[in-house]
Amino acid sequence: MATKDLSEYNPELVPDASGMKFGIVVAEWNPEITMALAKGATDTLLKHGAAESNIKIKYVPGSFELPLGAQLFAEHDNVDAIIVLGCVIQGETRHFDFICQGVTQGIMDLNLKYDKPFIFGLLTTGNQQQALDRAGGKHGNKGDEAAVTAIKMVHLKNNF
Ligand code: RBF
Repeated sequence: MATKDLSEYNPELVPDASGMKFGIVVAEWNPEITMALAKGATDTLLKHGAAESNIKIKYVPGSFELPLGAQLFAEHDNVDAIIVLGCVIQGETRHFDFICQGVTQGIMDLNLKYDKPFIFGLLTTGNQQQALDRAGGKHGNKGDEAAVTAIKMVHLKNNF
């Protein structure tokens, strides 16, 4: 499988997701992007056998809130993996750097703290077009890729 653009993955190499439970946390900033990521992730989980009843979606106001939203899933729901989806677009101030840094570190910390896959589906782009290109555009849908990664990581954990 090419690692450059997982949207063009070989579906036969993805484990069966039936029986797996997923939480998806979606940031409401830049909703035309994040809702497309969420649709991509959900469709891909279903395509690989996950039951609709085993996919739960929660929303947080912005990407900075994604780590806490994901932690709440880990603490209050017995999901096997949590996918976080957000889109931070670079503006004129340094806010972009602080949000991206906070989310990245927060999600990594959760992976290790809960010994469970928390999948990083955060677009960090220079402009809106770059984000659209990665939310169902010419560079695929990073929501699909996050879903494939979640399935693979649950499979990995279940087979240790
Ligand atoms: N949240 C996003 O998900 N994407 C953004 O591009 C984004 N840009 C922001 C720019 C500024 C100047 C501020 C103050 C917030 C922004 N947020 C963005 C919201 C942020 O993730 C968070 O919801 C708020 O800072 C409240 O904690």
